[in-house]
Amino acid sequence: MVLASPNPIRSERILATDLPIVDLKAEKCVVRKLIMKACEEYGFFKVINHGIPHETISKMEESAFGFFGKPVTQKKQASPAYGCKNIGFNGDMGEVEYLLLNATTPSIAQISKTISNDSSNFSSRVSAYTEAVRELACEILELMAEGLGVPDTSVFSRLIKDVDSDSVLRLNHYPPILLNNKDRDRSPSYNYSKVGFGEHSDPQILTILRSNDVGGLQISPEHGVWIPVAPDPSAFCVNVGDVLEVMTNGRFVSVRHRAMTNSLKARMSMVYFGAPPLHACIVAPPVMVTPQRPSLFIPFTWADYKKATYSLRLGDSRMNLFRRK
Ligand code: GA4
Repeated sequence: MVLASPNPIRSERILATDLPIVDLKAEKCVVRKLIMKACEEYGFFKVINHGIPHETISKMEESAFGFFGKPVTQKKQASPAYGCKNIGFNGDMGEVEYLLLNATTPSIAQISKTISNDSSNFSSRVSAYTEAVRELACEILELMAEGLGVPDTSVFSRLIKDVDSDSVLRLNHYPPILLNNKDRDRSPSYNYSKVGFGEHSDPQILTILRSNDVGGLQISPEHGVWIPVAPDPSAFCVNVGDVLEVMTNGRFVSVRHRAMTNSLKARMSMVYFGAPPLHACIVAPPVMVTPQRPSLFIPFTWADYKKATYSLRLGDSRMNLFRRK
């Protein structure tokens, strides 16, 4: 069991940092402690020895590369879940193409057979991958509840286990982008990359991200500071979402992050966002609220939060709308 103190390693001409590492095979009390520290201090950590079969991951990635390798017209036709450069509904753009799939509806219904006769194969890979990462998310959420001393340790996990959970799986493909001379002149010499997916925090409960061996994820522990995260295809990167910050009454932090493109290689990330059902009331369990730590947020439903999220821009802070004055 190791909690790596930021360990700088050279990657793609920039100094990348390793996140706190949580070895899920280590002793439970140690795992709990590391998760607690990481969520309170960074909002991000990396999970190793997670138990998800390599095949489940590699098959999903193979299908995702297969899909994004098709001509744009075919991808557009294949699924309304496909998007290219446009992020959300309010004019945000990025150097990314993606599939945004509902993690509970069978994905075969979301990818038309016109994409290829491979659609049921694609669908079964999405299901296997989504189920595996959902279970991983539940295990982590239960350890968090134990670490926080919440008597009902399924208080977070049951929201994403619910059949009506609004969880999503996002497959992001960041094609390589070689900067032209003008852009290169404007960039600092170590950073020949463009913004793939701009600065934001994740609205949901917990995010489980897996990327190929191409870096690009950067986290912002404070305004204006960007820390590149070293890619690790054998691990999952886990981060606290806004709803978990609210449900821990601010004890865990939902940290802003972004994804950059690489100048030479395509980055692929497969991201599970564990979310509550739309009708679920988001409120911190009583043990999280004390006279020393009074309640920070007004209660709201996930539907309220989602509506606020989609009415704002990617980088806007929506949590403030629900903060007590
Ligand atoms: C960021 C996290 C997830 O990718 C996502 C994104 C969503 C979208 O792409 O449709 C949002 C973005 C994300 C936050 C602000 C809104 C909504 C785009 C956007 C401008 C699926 C999510 O849930 O919120």
